[in-house]
Amino acid sequence: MHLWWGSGSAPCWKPMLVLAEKGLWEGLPNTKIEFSKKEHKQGDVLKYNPRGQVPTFKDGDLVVNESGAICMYLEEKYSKDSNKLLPADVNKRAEVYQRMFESPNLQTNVTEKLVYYRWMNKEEDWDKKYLEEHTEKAKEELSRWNTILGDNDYLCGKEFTMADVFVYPVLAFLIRSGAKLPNQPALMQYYKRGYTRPFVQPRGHPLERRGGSLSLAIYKLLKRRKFYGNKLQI
Ligand SMILES: N[C@@H](CCC(=O)N[C@@H](CS)C(=O)NCC(=O)O)C(=O)O
Repeated sequence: MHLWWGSGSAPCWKPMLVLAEKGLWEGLPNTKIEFSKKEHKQGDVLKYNPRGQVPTFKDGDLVVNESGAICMYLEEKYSKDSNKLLPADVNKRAEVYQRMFESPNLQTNVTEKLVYYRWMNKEEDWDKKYLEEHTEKAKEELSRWNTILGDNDYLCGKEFTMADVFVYPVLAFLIRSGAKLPNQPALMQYYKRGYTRPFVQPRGHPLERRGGSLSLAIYKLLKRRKFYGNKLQI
């Protein structure tokens, strides 16, 4: 197996989480690509993934690139009874599917509208009305997930499942981008609970460290845009 990944990429975190949950991440052949050097638009990444994106993944002759597809492949091929991320019970599994396929709402309603917007536009060009409107919508989206979590440890109950694999990286990315979640305590607790997972733990808190996959690149980008930590009103 080989995984090509980039720092600061929530999609890359998904297969990394699955690999770690299955005890396969440590020692796994992998290549960290540098976005700034456009390494994803050349070499092996482009060879195996014509979109020139990461994650890019290979297992023997098999190539799978879409992050969710990699996760499902790993689940089917490498699960043991002790580390399954999809419940055996079909109704319980449907609940996990529901959250997995619902998760892109967080990306489109929060990350894209608020974080990417600030990356793409200079501060003097920010549209106040747009930001106010989308900040409200983003809060609604986050509140939905806060309610879904309720008193549960993880999205679908006591166990960490594939639903968490799909959602946790997006949430960690948002928090790293400055979201404080003052009105979503369950979500913030959930984020902190994630520190105990095998992929997150050895790397330290995603929020505090200054290196690693969800950290340095975003931190630098946000610093450059001078809004890190205080302008994201969610
Ligand atoms: N749908 C893809 C998205 C992957 C993706 O957007 N990767 C980003 C890094 S977060 C990337 O490689 N962007 C470079 C580009 O699109 O040129 C997945 O989930 O695997």
